Formats: sequence, structure tokens, C-alpha cells
Amino acid sequence: MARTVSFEELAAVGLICIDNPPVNAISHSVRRELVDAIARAQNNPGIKVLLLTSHAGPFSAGADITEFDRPQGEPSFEQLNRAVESSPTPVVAAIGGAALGGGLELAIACHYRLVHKGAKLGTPEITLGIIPGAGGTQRLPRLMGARAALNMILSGTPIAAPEAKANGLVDEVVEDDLRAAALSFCERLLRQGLGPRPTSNRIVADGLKEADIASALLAHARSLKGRSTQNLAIEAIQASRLPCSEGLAIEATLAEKSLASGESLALRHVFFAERESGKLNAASSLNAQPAQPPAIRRVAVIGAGTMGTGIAIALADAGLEVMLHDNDPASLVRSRESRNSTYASSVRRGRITESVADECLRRIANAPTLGELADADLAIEAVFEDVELKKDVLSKLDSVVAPRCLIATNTSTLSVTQLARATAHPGRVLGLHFFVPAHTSRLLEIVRTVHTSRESLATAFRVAKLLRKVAVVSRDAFGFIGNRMMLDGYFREAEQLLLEGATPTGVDTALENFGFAMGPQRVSDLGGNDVGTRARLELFRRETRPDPYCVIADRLTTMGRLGQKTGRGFYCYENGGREAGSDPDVIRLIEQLAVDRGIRRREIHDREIVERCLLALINVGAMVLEEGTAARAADIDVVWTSAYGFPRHFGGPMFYADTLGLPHVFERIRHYHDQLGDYWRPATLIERLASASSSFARWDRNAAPR
Ligand code: 3H9
Repeated sequence: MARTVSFEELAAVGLICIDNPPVNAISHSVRRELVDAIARAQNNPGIKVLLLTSHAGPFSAGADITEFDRPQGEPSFEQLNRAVESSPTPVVAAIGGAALGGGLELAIACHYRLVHKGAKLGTPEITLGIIPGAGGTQRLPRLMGARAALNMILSGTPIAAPEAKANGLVDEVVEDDLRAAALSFCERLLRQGLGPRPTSNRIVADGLKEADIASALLAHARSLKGRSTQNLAIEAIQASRLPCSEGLAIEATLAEKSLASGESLALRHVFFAERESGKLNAASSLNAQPAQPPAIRRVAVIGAGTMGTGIAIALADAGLEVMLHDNDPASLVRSRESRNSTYASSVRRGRITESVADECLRRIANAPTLGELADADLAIEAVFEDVELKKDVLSKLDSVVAPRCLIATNTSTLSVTQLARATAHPGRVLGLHFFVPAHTSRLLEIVRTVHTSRESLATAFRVAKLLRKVAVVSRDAFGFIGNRMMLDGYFREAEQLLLEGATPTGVDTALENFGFAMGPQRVSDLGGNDVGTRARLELFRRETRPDPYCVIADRLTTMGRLGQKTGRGFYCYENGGREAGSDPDVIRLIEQLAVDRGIRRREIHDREIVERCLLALINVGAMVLEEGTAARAADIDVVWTSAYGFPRHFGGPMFYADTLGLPHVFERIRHYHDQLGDYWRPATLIERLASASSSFARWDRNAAPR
């Protein structure tokens, strides 16, 4: 088996390098080889100082998450870190790239730390539903104080090198050559006769007061909504006022508890699902060999409205050159103003410097004519959602751009296949479905048609990677993965509940309490009820759906109650604000629509609201799978957790269904089918998996790449 740690003697310095690509995760073999290297150094009287670093890439991305489902094995993290900290030879960590989770915990068990100026240090464990369980909750408070440690652990966001230096986490920040600086640091230690400096011998300078805990919880309230890992983290940090060995024992118990939690299982599922969904062979059966996509440097964006402008900003942020075209010069002017104000706001919030903002702004140039787009590597059409207009733009693009150029449409409702047929080269056409706001949203749905070539798909994956977005491939079908499930499952059921007696506030609050970022009616008001109505018109053009189907939202659209943008929708928004107030007129409208359909209204419990909306989502999700629109259940989970506000700590709708158990899911869907009619027909896939006591996860594992 290949070695994952190397050891080299450089005069009095023993150089230990972690070499476990791609991210130097601290796997069982890394731990074993690190402990061996330390022992070897101790048996060599010529070695006076140990330098621990990585061969390439990050210092370490932490514990190997793929090993979490099996026993840790010896040496454990605790044994490794004890071997490091109790080494009679001083140990210096030289951190290039990132030191995350167990990687940082290893570094703070070392006696001294140097960090490259570009490195990041953090404890992302909370994003995986676990607590730092390799001494982080005990040693971080000893180095940076309990309050700062609490914030770092609850945020999960890494900090930059200067901040790490300022709060005592590292000794020096290195500007250039980390290895050379670390070697001269080691020489200095030797000259000055400085020995080991165990972190665990320190005492925590501050204690955690109730007010500190409350303010940290408040600061991270959004990301921790509905979660429980933070309570274990707080308990562990509080134990840091005890002698370190006692604190470590408490940490170990709490870490184990966090690892076994459903929250952690779900979050780890999403972590791997996001990485898997962005891989070509997982998404396509077009060809066994991955294609080498061409480089992307210059991108043409056609349409300078909200979407086109957002896409242009996303591309510029990724360092790409953008040529923005629109037939309407006024649109181009408005787009420039909107870009200026977006970047100005990023500077004001301290997200980027003024010079970075200027650089990004300079990357976007207006292109008054289509002819100027000829040397684009990628062209993205983002014009108004009108089939003829889009066909016209795509066909013109096809004749203007070079053969290597990928052509993408940003449609969210139209048939990409039909649009692609407007070109002479449908193989190079696909959908890139961005979400609003395009420059900050995490998801990119890549829509492939039967004609889309593997090269085009590979290029689209590369684009997603460049934009740092999570990519999921959808087959070209109405609504792709996300909107199809939203309309046919989630929104439709939410409206049915309104007709049966619930109120918009009742439905939204029940689902928000479950963990959704925003309830369905608030989402509809935010996106615009007219947008949903337009999508439904397109759906009804292609397929039929029995009444009632989102009749309330459609009626609101007819009444000009388009949502936040008109100050009225399912709710009313006073003075152009975002505060949603309930509106008796809407309740009366709902009551009338219910009477028209002979529906008797009743009181509906929150539990029923949540169950029906989730089961409807799961049922349509299963249909999306059996129809082949999504390749894997995990892809659906990625779509819903990254763009539709489904709580990550429940792992996405399909993972959640597995948690409930498919036999139970099937039985409840059948119950609603009997009660509410044919639109609740259980998906065949659910019936099949339930009768075999199987799960979506197993189905994903067994299904060949489609
Ligand atoms: C921990 O440390 C627990 C301890 O406190 C206690 C222990 C007792 N393990 O993201 P990428 C894989 S918990 C295994 O595409 P990037 C990833 O799956 C850990 N594998 O690259 C992918 O594999 P593949 C706390 C890992 O450049 C490949 O590496 N640490 C791990 O966009 C490339 O990943 C974290 O939570 C891992 N720890 O981003 C950090 N990390 O190619 C998690 C990555 O087969 N990692 N892989 O699909 C990250 O945040 C990002 O991967 C990182 C690089 C920023 C490092």
C-alpha cells in the first residue's frame, strides 16, 4: 500500500510530511504512519526538532470522513495528538493551504505553528453534525480563549492567517516560502534552546458565560436553526476549564454522541452527495471515458436583465471575461448600474476590497452586437422566457460563435430539446439553470437533452466548478428536477391544504418550524406569483393536471397580486418592505375557491401540513427518479438542500424518506391517495422499494450509471 506520510532527516530537523492526496485527510494509515515517524525521530538522538507539514495541497482537511462509519482503530486521534504533544523533541507545524477539523487539531497539538499567509484554519465539523473530537474543544480555548473558540466552532467557517495570528492560534505568518521559513524557525528554536510547549499545560484565559453562549447562538442562529450539535459543542468547550485530560475525556464522549446522531448522518450524506453529483460518470451513460473539456476564458451572456446580470457577475467573480449583449441599450445601462451597486454593497459589507470589485467590474464589457461574441468559449442565453425569442437567439448564436463554443440556455420552464433544435448543432446545446440571485446561489442544474454531447456536459461541469457551484444533471423534462418537484409536489399540496382550511401563515410557519428556510407561500411571493403562473401555463401546454392545481396563486396573479414586488400576494407587504402580513382578502379568496370546488374547510394540524407537503415532495421525487429526470436520489437531495431551502440536517427529501422508512412512506401516501384522490397515486418506485424493505440509498448504490 502506498505510504501516506514521509520522513526525512535534514540535519537536526526531522521533516514529517503528510502525503495523502487529494486533501491530506487524516486517515487511519496517516495516523499510524505519523505516530511511527514520531517514534522513529525519538529513537534518533541526532534529531532535535520535528517539522510537521504536508507534501502538497492543504496541510490537512481533517479526519477522513469516509472512515466515520467504522471504528476509529488505533492509533486514535487522541493517541496521535498525545504522541505529538508529549514528544520530548519540539514539534513545529508548518501550515500551507487549509488546516481544517482534525488537521487543525493536529496542528494545535504541536508545540509551535507557522502558517502561510494564504492558509485558512477552521473547524468545519459543525457542518457535518459533529463536534471537533480530536482535542479541538479543549486546546482551541487554551490558545485563543473560550469565547473565540466557541465562535469558531459554531460558525464552521475557516479564518485567514492574519486573524489566526491575532488571536494566538499561530506563532508566525509566512509571506513566501513556507518550507524555508519553517526550517529557519526550527534553527532558531535550537539556537535559543526552546523545547516543547504543550498546549494542554495552558489554562483557559476566559470562561464561557451565559451571555457569551447566548450571543454566539444568536450570531449563528440561521445556520443552526433546528440543529442540536451546537449544544454538545458548548458542553465540551465548557469542560475546557477542567484539567485537559478530563476535558478530553468529556469531549470524546460528546464527540461520539454527535457522530452517532441522525443530524450527522444526514449532513455527511449531503457532503458526499454534493461531490458525487458534480462528476461526469455519475451523470451520464453517453460514454465510459471522461472527455477533456476545452478551457473557458471568455463567456458571452445574452440578455442583460436580472438573470443575465447576475450570471455575468457570477462569471466575473470567477475571473472570467464576460461580454454582455442585449438588443435594448437601456437594459445594458440598467445592468451596469445594478452591477455597480452589487459590487459597492459587497465592498461596504467587507466581503471584497475595492480593487477586487473594480477588477470584477472591468471583466464585464457590454457587447452591442452579436458579432462581437464570436470568440466566446461559452455563450449563455438569458433572455425573456419566450420560446420563439429564445429559439431566435440560439440560432443566431449558433451561426456566430466558433464550433468549440458551448451554447447554454438559462430557461427554467421551456423544453431545452426544442430550443436546441433551433440550432444546427444541438450536441453543443444544454441548459444551465441558474437560481436567483445567480451570483450567490449555490446550485447549477445542468440540463441535458438526448442530443447533448459528452464534451458539452464535461464543459458544463467545468463551468460549475469554476463558479464554485454545486452541479446536478437533469434530463430535459418539465421543470427539470427542482421546479417539477416544487410545482407538482410541494406547492400543489400547500395550496390544497389552504383550500381545506389552513392559512398561508399556518402552512408557512409549520414548514419553517420543520426547518425550511421559507414556507411555500412566502417563496411564491418572493419569486413572483406570475413566474409560477407562467411556468404552469407551459406545463399545461405539454401535460394535463386535474383541478385544483395552484389555483390560488394563479388567481392572485390575475388580480395583480404578484407578491413582494407589487406589495401584495399571499400576504401584504407594507411600505415596500419584506415583512409578510396576513391579509383577510386572501383568506376570503381561498374560502371562495374552496366553496367553488365543494371543499369543506376544517382546522388542520401542523403535523398534517408538514407530513403532506413532505410526502408529496417525496412522491414526485420518486417519479422524477423513475422517469430518469434525476439520475440518483442523492442528486435530488442536493437540489433541494442547495436551492430550495430544505433543511440540510434532514439530508434532503429522499434521504428523509429513507429515515422515515419507505414502507411507512408508502403506507402514508396510500392513505392520502384513498382520502384525497388520484393525484396522490404512489410512485411505482416507492411501492417497489417499500415492498422489498429497501431504500433510495440502496437504489442509488445498485443502479448502474444512467
Ligand atoms: C474531522 O476532522 C473530525 C475531527 O474533529 C475528529 C475526529 C475524531 N475526508 O471538496 P472537494 C474529498 S471532520 C475524506 O471536491 P475542494 C472529497 O470527498 C472533517 N475525503 O475539493 C473529494 O473526493 P472525490 C473536517 C475528503 O478543493 C476530494 O476530497 N473537515 C475530505 O473543492 C476533493 O474535495 C472538513 O469538513 C475529508 N475530510 O475543497 C473539510 N475532504 O474527489 C471537508 C475532502 O472522490 N472538506 N474530501 O469526490 C472540504 O471542505 C473541502 O474538501 C476542501 C477542498 C476545502 C478541503
